[in-house]
Parts: sequence; structure tokens; C-alpha cells
Amino acid sequence: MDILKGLLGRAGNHGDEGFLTVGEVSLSATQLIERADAVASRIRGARAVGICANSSADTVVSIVAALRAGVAAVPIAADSGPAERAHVLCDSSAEAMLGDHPWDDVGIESVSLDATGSSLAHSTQHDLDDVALIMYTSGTTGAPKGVLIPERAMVACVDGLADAWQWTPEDHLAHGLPLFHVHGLVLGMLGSFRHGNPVTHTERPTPEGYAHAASKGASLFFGVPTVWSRVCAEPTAARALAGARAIVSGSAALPVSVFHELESLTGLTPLERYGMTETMITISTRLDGDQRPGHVGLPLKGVETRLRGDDGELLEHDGVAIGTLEVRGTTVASGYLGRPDATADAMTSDGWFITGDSAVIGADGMHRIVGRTSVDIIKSGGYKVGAGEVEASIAELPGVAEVAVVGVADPDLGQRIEAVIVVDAQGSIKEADVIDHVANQLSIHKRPRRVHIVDELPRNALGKVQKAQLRSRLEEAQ
Ligand code: MCA
Ligand code: AMP
Repeated sequence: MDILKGLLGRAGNHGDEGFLTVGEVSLSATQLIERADAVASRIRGARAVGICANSSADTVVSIVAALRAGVAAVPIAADSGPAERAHVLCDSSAEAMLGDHPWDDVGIESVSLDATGSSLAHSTQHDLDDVALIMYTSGTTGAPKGVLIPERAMVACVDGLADAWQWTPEDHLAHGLPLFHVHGLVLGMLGSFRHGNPVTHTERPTPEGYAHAASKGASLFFGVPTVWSRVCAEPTAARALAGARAIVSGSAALPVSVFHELESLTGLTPLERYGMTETMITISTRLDGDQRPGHVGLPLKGVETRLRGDDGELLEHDGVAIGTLEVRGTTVASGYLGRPDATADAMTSDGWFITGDSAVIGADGMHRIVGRTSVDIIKSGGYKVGAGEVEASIAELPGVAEVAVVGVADPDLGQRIEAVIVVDAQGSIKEADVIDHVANQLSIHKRPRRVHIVDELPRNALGKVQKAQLRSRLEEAQ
């Protein structure tokens, strides 16, 4: 497989030991391939397999096994609750779970990674356009949608990033991001497997974990802005990264103050890049180019971008005009699983993907992300969370008459999920119950951090909740 080219190239070679390290577990490239191939033969022909994507070497083995077998892998958040995983498993038609998982409600067989049996003699023939991953992402309303990610998109993305960052087999990548999202999985793991560099997963993206990886020779670090601001809050850990070649931030806006702090503590100017689950990474600053705070750089090779104004007109790239960013290129995924309506809505008639992000493009091509066009998409700690999904979960609780969920500016998380609830006449509700309900049913990271009980929600003349106003009120009150 093209995305595993570097991994396969390393396997069997002298010096492939320690190619993958996750916490205390270390596998050579050969061991990783052998473990994956031993199970790949058992799932060949399946439509899709679910993987409880905790931060472990087993998760990586499972993903490689699915890729080698030509079966779509469905990474499921390890902290997902029963409602979320039931949706993901049913929607993706996963036929089995690959590897261990703690869930007793999945209703499909589990394929053990310890299984012995005939090993895969060679990987399954497949097309670059076949779906390799189905990754779930939240929208403004409804349950998360499955993004159909072909190998083609992943290869184009990580090759574009190699060009921008001078990423080579000589690098040693370290990160501790979740393995059920593009950032941690596609860039952090599969990018390394494409380019053939060793990779260390620190299990959690802690400052201590990153400093430890640096002491073991890691040269390239990935993190979301929350991770980088936490690293800066521990200057000793931050200074430990000073010997690295590059540090990269993405998944949300890196505050300018954190950019400068990182620079002064590590001596490295952070690279910033922008992307989406649906498009992979499309824009990045370049190691040999301008790394300007507050800017996410230039389109990767093979990617085009443009801006569209509120009246549907295309806007100038003049560093002033703000419009909705549209992207086109090989990195764009094939669509949403079983949702031709949503796929069509996300694309223009001439084949550009509508990101839903507001941006400015300078005459020099530099991109600046200004915000989301919808208040109903929240970015918290780099996780995208749809307000509608959290509202639907809270509305299930007895006593809730009305609920609105918003993302309030937060110095640590970028945005903090807060719920505003109107309780029905006889009802009463406790903040902790609301938080636990969402954490248990959806995912822990989707839980509101605060709950406010109010008499009424602000509505406009048409009865629509005025979320922007609600968010401003909460931000002013903090
Ligand atoms: C607290 N906890 C609870 C509860 N309250 N558990 C259950 N019920 C509750 N009510 C516990 C959890 O079990 C956990 O415990 C602890 O609280 C912390 O959880 P959390 O709040 O989630 O952690 P955090 O420290 O706030 O997380 C910050 C983080 C995380 C590490 C930065 O947000 C993160 O990993 N973000 C990365 C997201 C990401 O990779 N996004 C990429 C999307 P314990 O700690 O003991 O387990 S891809 C993308 O965006 C595009 C393509 C792109 O551009 O990259
Ligand atoms: P996701 O759906 O989790 O893949 O998140 C994609 C969204 O993350 C984008 O639509 C942006 O809103 C946001 N995002 C990703 N990278 C950046 C960045 N460097 N700066 C600002 N926002 C970003």
C-alpha cells in the first residue's frame, strides 16, 4: 500500500527496531507488519471493522491490519458512550471489532490480535480510491457523519506536508494525540508509515511526555493549541524541545501569545497548518517560508483555495476580504457515508469543498482563519463538537424544557462547551447530572464544562435561539 510505503521499506532492514513506540511498548517495523498481517488474513473481505482507538500499539496494529486487508477501518473514540458507538457501528456497517475493547454492547464479533493463523502472504490488491478509513465528524445538527477517506487523500496530504516541512525518514516524530482523528492517526501515524520515520506516541499529550520523547531523540512534534499552551506553562518541559527540528500546531487556532512563548522557550518557530477531517490538511506554513503568527500558510501541493462572499461572489485575495473558504484537490475525501444529501450540500457545483470556515487570503497567498461561519460548531481542545448533538443528548434528561449549547472562549481549550437550560415547571436538574449524562452517552470530551439554568433563552422574532448573543453574555459574565 502506498500509505505504508516507508514502513514496508523499513521492515526486514537492519535498524528497524523501535520504529513504533507507544508508551512502554516498542515494535520494530517488521514486528508491526507481522502482527498486522497475522490478523489481516482473518478480516479480508469484510466491509468495515470497528477499532476501539485507545492510545496503544494494538490500535496501530489494528489500523495497519485493516489497511493490509483492504478493509475500511472505523476508529471509535475510546471514551465514547453507548449512544455514540451504537450510531458509529450501525452507520458504518462494521462487521467485527478488531482488537480488544471494554464494551459489552457492540453486538458484533471481536477478532483478537493474538490470533494465530495463516499470515497474509501479500496485501490485498486495492485501488487508491477505495475507502481506507471511515472517520466520524460532528456537524451542526444530528449525529456525527462518517467521512469516507480513500488512501489517495491520505497520501496526497502527507506528501504535501513532507514538502512543506522537509519531513524525511531521518525525522523521529512524537505526539500524544488521539488515534481516532486525522491529526493523531493520519498525520501522526500513517504519515510516519508513508515517510519511513520512527514514531513515538506518548499516550497522552502531556508536557512531560513530550519532554521525555525529546530526551529520546524525537525531532518533530505535533500538537493542538491546548497542548502547546500547556507545554508553555511548564517551561522546563518546553525548553527540553529546544533540540528538535520542528514543532507543528493544528486542529484549532494557535493563539499568537502561545506562538511567541513557544518560540522563546524552544527557539523554534512553530509551523501551523489547517485542515478538516473531510479535506485532510490543505494549508500549511513552510519550513523554508514565512511562519507568521496567526497565519496558517499556503495551500499544499495539489490543493487550490478560494473565498466566497455572503452574496455568493468570489472574493479578492487581498488580505482584507473575509469569506467562506473553499478548497479543491486530491486531499479531499470522497463524501459522507450514506449521506448523498450532506455530501452534495458540502460541495459547490464545480467541485469545491465548502469548509464552513471564514478566512482571509493575502496577495502573497498567506491564509488566515478568522472563525467558523456557524456558532453551532464548537472547537474544544482541538475536538470538533456539534452543538446540536450535545443539545439532543441533554434534551433526553427529565426536567429539561429547552436547551442551548455554545462554545465560550477559554484560555486553555480555545472554546469551552457550556449548556444553558430552561427547566420545566415541575422539574429540577443538577449540573453534575447533565455533565455526566453527556460524558457517559456521547464522549467524555463532548461534556459541557458548565451548566447554567435560566428562565428563558434569548430568541429572535422568529423564535430562533440567538446563540451568538448567548455566547457573548456568557463570555462577558466570566
Ligand atoms: C472529567 N472526566 C470525566 C468527567 N469529568 N470522565 C467522565 N465523566 C465526567 N463527567 C475525566 C476524564 O475521564 C479524563 O480523565 C479527564 O477528565 C480529562 O478529560 P478531558 O477533559 O477530555 O481532558 P483534557 O485534559 O481537557 O484534554 C485536553 C486535550 C484533549 C489533551 C488537549 O482535548 C485532546 O487530546 N485534544 C486533541 C483533539 C484532536 O486530536 N483533534 C484533532 C481533530 P483521565 O485523564 O484520568 O482519563 S482532526 C482535525 O481537527 C483536523 C483534521 C486538523 O486540522 O487536525
Ligand atoms: P475537524 O472536523 O475536527 O476535522 O476540524 C476541522 C476544523 O478545525 C476546521 O474546519 C477549522 O475550523 C479547525 N481548524 C483546523 N486547523 C486549524 C487552524 N490551524 N487554525 C484554525 N482552525 C483550525
